[in-house]
Amino acid sequence: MDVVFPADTALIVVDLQPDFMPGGALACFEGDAIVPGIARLLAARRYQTVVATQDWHPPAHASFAAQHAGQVPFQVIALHGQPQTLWPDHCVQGTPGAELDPRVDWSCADLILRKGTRAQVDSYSAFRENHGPDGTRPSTGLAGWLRERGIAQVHVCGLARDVCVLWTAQDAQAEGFGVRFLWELTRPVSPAGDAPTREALQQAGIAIG
Ligand code: VGL
Ligand code: ZN
Repeated sequence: MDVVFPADTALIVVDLQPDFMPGGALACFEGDAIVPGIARLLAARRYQTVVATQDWHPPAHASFAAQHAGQVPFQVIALHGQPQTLWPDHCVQGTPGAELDPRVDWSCADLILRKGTRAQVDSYSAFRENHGPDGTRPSTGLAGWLRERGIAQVHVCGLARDVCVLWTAQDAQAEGFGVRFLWELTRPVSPAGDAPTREALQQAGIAIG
């Protein structure tokens, strides 16, 4: 029998959306390999609290290369004084690529958190937006939402391993949660990022596995 995790442990599923799957607008390497495992975790009700994030950008989002004359995807520019990787248009609000993956039954998700909704501000982490025009990184409210439900531990999985899952894990740790990074249930935008991602996790003292 599958073990049910204690009530103080939440699962955060990050950005499991068609645009991050092979063939999608911003495909992760082997992104769909993690879908059955995540679907099983949810179906088995292993976690008593489940949060899903959904990248949800307006059509002219500042993270899209097409919004910056002369720039192409995957270039890094300064945006609001901070490095910003430019991406292909992806996860545009209301488009099929922005749906939550239809192969997963999301009915047990307690919270679906849409992020990256402000045109001028990207948002990798589930906990905080990236830097905005005023230099701040506003909270999404997730840390308080989890604390008020007695959550002390979070397990993170989803896409992309080297971007939104990593940032979510780092912010969860910084907020004082115990964090486990479910490595096999993540996939990267860039496999070349795996070594730096592992280093960043180890440096932060985040459990992997
Ligand atoms: C992501 C790049 C841009 C992610 C989202 O989900 O990791 N990456 N937007
Ligand atoms: Zn995005």
